[in-house]
Parts: sequence; structure tokens; C-alpha cells
Amino acid sequence: MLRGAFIVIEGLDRSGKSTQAAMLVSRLEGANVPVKLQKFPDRTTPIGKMIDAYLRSESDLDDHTIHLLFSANRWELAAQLEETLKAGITVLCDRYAFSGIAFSASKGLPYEWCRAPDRSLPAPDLTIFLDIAPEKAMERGGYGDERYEKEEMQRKVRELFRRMEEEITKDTHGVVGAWTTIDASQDKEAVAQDIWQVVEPLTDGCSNVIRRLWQQ
Ligand code: NYM
Ligand code: MG
Repeated sequence: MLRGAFIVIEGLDRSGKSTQAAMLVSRLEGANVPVKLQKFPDRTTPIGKMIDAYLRSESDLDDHTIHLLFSANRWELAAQLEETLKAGITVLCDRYAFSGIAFSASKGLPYEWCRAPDRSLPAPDLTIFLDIAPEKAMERGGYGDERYEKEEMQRKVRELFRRMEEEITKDTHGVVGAWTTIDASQDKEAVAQDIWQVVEPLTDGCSNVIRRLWQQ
């Protein structure tokens, strides 16, 4: 039996990820493709609750510590994610390790240090980067009150996503699947259409083994 496809949606805050993830889930379900939506951070686990408190500024944590918690939150769900894929179900993640690196490195932590804890997590077959300028994203009702939701930081985060795109496209760091950048400043139907174009070829399932992030 073919396994499900592993698809990740990434982007800045207010880039429309959650809206597009919900639209894609409906579209896949409409096409009779079984799909599970997984959001990172998953704020429901004990680790996720620590992350949630940090993001809402109810707790303070050292930058390294919160980085490792975000990664641990992916690791605690990794086995379940793989099982879901093997059961033939497509997994759609709203954020993944790329957010982990981009947001922490934008605070000044070394890029390579940020990448290390996520090494050998299941690698997505496709990462969709919803690209939008921070000032455009801000026009969408403005950023919220959570940590990181500031224009200056989002600008740095965007640069880091672009660096990852380049490395992944050039395959500098081992097999991590395909990366596609979509113009997220378009209206949401147009964005959804662009997403569907890259997702539809994966809806027949995947035959390849599940690869690992940043590992040959
Ligand atoms: N974020 C998310 C990180 O800093 N590291 C991570 O590993 C992940 C998955 O959390 N501003 C940041 C990005 C967001 C914030 O995510 C909360 P969301 O999707 O806005 O709930
Ligand atoms: Mg957010």
C-alpha cells in the first residue's frame, strides 16, 4: 500500500497558513484523500503548554530552552506522524522545523545550532512557503500580542526562510524533499489554486520511504 504524502505549510505570522491549511483539507477530503491536519506548535501536550505560556508572555525562558522545546514538541509527535503516513493518510502540517530554525535564528542563535535538534525528523515530501512581505501581512488586521509578532522580527524570519529555500533547492544539506514558494499576497482563492497545483500530483500517495531531515 502507498503511504500518505507529508506536506508542510510555512510562512510568516498572518501569511494565511491556517486559512489555506483548512481550505486544503476540505479540498483533499472532497477528492476522497484521507488527511490529517497537524499544527506546530501543538499546544495541547505538556510541552506544548509550556510553549503556549511562553508565546503569550506568561513565562520567560532562555532562547535555547524554548528552541529545544519547540523541537521536542515535534519529536514527541513524530512517531505518530509516521504511523499516520504509513496508514495511507496524508499529513498536512501547519508549520514544522523550518519555522523552528527561522524564528530562533532571527533572535541571534547560530543557524547551525538551531538546525541540529530537528535533524532526522521525518522529512516532508513537499514544503509550501506562503511568501508575503511583513508590511503586507500587517495590513491584514495587524499582528497579535504574541511574542515574535513584530514587523522587525518577521523581516528577519523571512530572510531565514529564503536561506532555507536556497539550501533545500540546492540540496546543500541532504535530502529534505521539495520546496515551493507561493505568493501569499494574492487573494485567498488564487493562493488556494496555486497550492492545489503542487499538491494534486501527490494525492495518489507516495511510494518512497519516509526520508529524514538534513540527513543523506
Ligand atoms: N514558532 C513556531 C517558533 O518560534 N518555533 C517553532 O518551532 C514553531 C513551530 O511560534 N510566531 C513560532 C512561530 C509563531 C509562533 O505559531 C506560534 P502559530 O502558528 O502562530 O500558532
Ligand atoms: Mg501566530
